[in-house]
Amino acid sequence: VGALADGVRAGERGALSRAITLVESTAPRDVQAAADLLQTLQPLFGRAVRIGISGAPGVGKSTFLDALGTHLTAAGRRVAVLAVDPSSQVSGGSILGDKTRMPRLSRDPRAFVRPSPGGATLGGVARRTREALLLCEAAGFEVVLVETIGVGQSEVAVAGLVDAFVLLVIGGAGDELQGLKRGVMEHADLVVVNKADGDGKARALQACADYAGALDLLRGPAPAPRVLACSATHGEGIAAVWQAIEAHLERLGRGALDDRRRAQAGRAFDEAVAELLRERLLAQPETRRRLAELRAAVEAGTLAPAAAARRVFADGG
Ligand SMILES: Nc1nc2c(ncn2[C@@H]2O[C@H](COP(=O)(O)OP(=O)(O)OP(=O)(O)O)[C@@H](O)[C@H]2O)c(=O)[nH]1
Ligand SMILES: [Mg+2]
Repeated sequence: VGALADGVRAGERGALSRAITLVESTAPRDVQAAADLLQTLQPLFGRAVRIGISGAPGVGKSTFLDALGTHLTAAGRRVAVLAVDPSSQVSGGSILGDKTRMPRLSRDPRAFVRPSPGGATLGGVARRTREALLLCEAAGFEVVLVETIGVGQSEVAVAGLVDAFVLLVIGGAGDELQGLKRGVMEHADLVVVNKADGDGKARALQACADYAGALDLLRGPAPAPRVLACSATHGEGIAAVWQAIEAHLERLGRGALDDRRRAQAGRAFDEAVAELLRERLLAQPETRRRLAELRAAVEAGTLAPAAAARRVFADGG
């Protein structure tokens, strides 16, 4: 752990990769080593700008991150991209793990691109991603970008890990206001309409106006997020998106940002405790047996779910 921590501190990407693999491991001795490693590196956490990028499959998240990341490294900043793929537990492989979709950034010496694997639970994915993000900070990355595919609640989970959350959409996809109905918009600090190029340009600009109008209504008195258009493939509007992100963070101010991070750390603790409780409980064979019985009774309709849950504990489990 000591050598690994030194490697991460020195910004060695091999060490960073191994450290992330360690926090992702579920083997008992790795879990302890990972906790030690994170504790050792703790003083180096908190130094990066943390940005989440989400959007429906195919809107251009990876292409956009390749463009944005390259824009930032060209300005001398070190950039890490963590790609979260909650579908990988179903598909058996990480779709986002296909690094060729960030061709420039993957080869950029100032960048680090890492697909993070799925996990049994969204909470587990969120924890690993949070820890990977912290490790990137300890390795000296100044901007950490977290890509998540817009599936179910994963976006909301990622919004809870970052300083600013960007929702990427496209215009005229027959689903004008993607995200609105899923409530994801409520978490967006910035909405970016991608593919504003060629034949799609007019559609994208129209979508921009539509989103701006809808967000005004949705947010009520709270300031609505800005809506911008860009073309990830042409590199147009990318600099403006970054400016808008920085302006948002500046408007928020250091104090509000620190509050947000404190609340996030507190939630991470709550979740770690809940995960540990569950793990410890399930480690007892007697409890597992009892749970199976109770679950069968609930499914058979002889016990109500809440009443059955209480019995798990009433029996000393
Ligand atoms: N015209 C145009 N096409 C784009 C743009 N950005 C991405 N694309 C294309 O859209 C397709 C999907 O791009 P990706 O970057 O892989 O999209 P993604 O959102 O990361 O996709 P998933 O990871 O599968 O959810 C690719 O064929 C890209 O070339 C853009 O700005 N303009
Ligand atoms: Mg992608």
